[in-house]
Amino acid sequence: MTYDLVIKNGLVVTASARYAADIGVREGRIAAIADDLHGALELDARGCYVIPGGVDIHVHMQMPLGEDLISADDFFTGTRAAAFGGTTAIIDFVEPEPDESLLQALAKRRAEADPRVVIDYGLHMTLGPAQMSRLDEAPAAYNMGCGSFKLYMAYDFRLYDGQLMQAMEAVRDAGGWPVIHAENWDVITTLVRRNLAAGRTSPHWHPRSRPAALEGEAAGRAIDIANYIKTPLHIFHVSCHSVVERISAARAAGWPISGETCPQYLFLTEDAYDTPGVEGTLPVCAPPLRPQKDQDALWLALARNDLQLVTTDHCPFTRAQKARGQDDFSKIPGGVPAIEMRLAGVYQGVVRGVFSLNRWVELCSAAPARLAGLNRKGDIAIGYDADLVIFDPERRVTLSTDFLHENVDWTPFEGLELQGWPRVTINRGEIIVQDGEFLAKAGRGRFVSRRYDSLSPHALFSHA
Ligand code: DUC
Ligand code: ZN
Repeated sequence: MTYDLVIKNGLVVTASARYAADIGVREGRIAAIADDLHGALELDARGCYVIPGGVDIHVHMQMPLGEDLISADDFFTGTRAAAFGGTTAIIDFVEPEPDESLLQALAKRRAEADPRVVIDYGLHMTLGPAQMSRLDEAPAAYNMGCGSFKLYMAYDFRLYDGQLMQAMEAVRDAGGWPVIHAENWDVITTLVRRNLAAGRTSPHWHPRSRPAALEGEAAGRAIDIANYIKTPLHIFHVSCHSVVERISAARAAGWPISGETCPQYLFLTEDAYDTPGVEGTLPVCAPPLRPQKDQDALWLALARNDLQLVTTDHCPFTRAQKARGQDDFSKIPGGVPAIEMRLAGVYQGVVRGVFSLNRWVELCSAAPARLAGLNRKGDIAIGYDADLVIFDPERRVTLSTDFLHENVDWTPFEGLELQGWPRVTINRGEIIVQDGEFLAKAGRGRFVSRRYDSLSPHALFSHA
C-alpha cells in the first residue's frame, strides 16, 4: 500500500515515546507508523527527530490596540513565521466590540483570518465588561468552535471579581475552558500614576509598576474563584515564581488549574528595559520581564510540571510603534515577537539537561493541543492530523531579524544561539516549509472547531 507522503528513517518523538519508524500519510492524516513504508513522495529524516507540529495556543495577529495601532504580524505573515519555526496550529482571539454579538464578532475575526492563515488555527472568545450582558451567548460561541474564553484582570477588558465569577460560571455551564490574564490592575494603575508623577518615565519603571508578588496575588485570586465555582482555569503568560507557587499549590490540592510561560520569560530578564533609547522600550510586554531568579524558577517549573506548556503571546510591534512610549513607559504598546523561535527555544531545555525530549514535545505540542481541545493534534498516532516537524537536533542557528520571518524590524532574541532547528514543517500532510523554503499559500490553513464533547476540561485535566 502506498501513501501520499512518507517520512523515512527519522526518530519519532512524542510526549510519551521515542522510536525509529517511517510515517505514512494519506489524505492529510497519519495512516501508518511502521518500517519500510513507501509513498508518492518520500522525505528522508535520517539524523532528525520527527515530532508532532508545534501548537501555540496564545497569539495575537493583527491585534487592534487603540485607534491607529495594530500588532505588526497579520494572519499571513504571523502564521508563515510560525511555520518556519515548526508550529502548525495557533489559537488567536476574538475581541467583540461592545455592540456586537459574540457570533458577529467571531464571524468578523474569521473573515480576517480565513483568507490569510497558512497553518490551522482556533480562536478564544474574549469576555470583557461589555460582554457581561451577553453571557447567555457563551453556549452559541462554544457551539461555533470557540472552546475557550479569555478573561482579563487588566486593561479596558478588566473584570472585577464578581464579574470574573459570573463569566467563569457562564463558561463552565457552556462546557468551555476559561483562560485568564492575571495581574492586579488597581495596584498597577496606582504605581504607574505614582511613578509618572515623580518623573520616573523610562521603561526601567515598567516592571517596577507591575510587581511579581501582585501577579501572584491576582493569579491566586482567580484560582480561588475558579475553585469556588468548580471550573478548570488556565493561567496565561506566567512570568514569575510567585505565580508558579499558586498554580502548584492548587494542583497539589487536586484543582484543575494549568499554566503556561513564554520564551521571553525564559530567555530575557528585566535588565533589558535599561538599554538606553528606543531599545529599552522594545521588550515591553505584560506581565513584564523579571529578574534572573524568576527565569530559573520557570525552567524548573516546566521540568516539574508546575507549568504545563509554553506559548508565545506573540504580539509584535515595530520600533516606530514602540517609540511612541519612549518618554512615558505606560504608552509603549505591550508585546514581543516569539512565534518562530518557540519550539527551538524550548528545545534548549533538552540541550541543557533540564528536561527530556518527551517533555519538550509535551510542552510545545501535546499538552497545548490536549488542553485546548485540538483533539487531532499534538501527537503522532494513526488518524491524527499529519502535522509533523522534521527537527534537526544538530543544526546551530543564531537568531536575528534577518534570519527570522516575523514582520518586525527587531527581535528580542537578537544574537541568541540555539542548538536545533526545524528542517521541514508539514500541516495536514502538506509540506509548508522545507529547508528554509516557504511552500504554502495564504488561506490554506483551516479554522479548527474546538469542543470538549464528552471529555470535559475536568477530564482533560487529569491527563495534564
Ligand atoms: N500582553 C502583552 O504584552 N501583549 C499582548 C497582550 C498582553 O496581555
Ligand atoms: Zn496575550
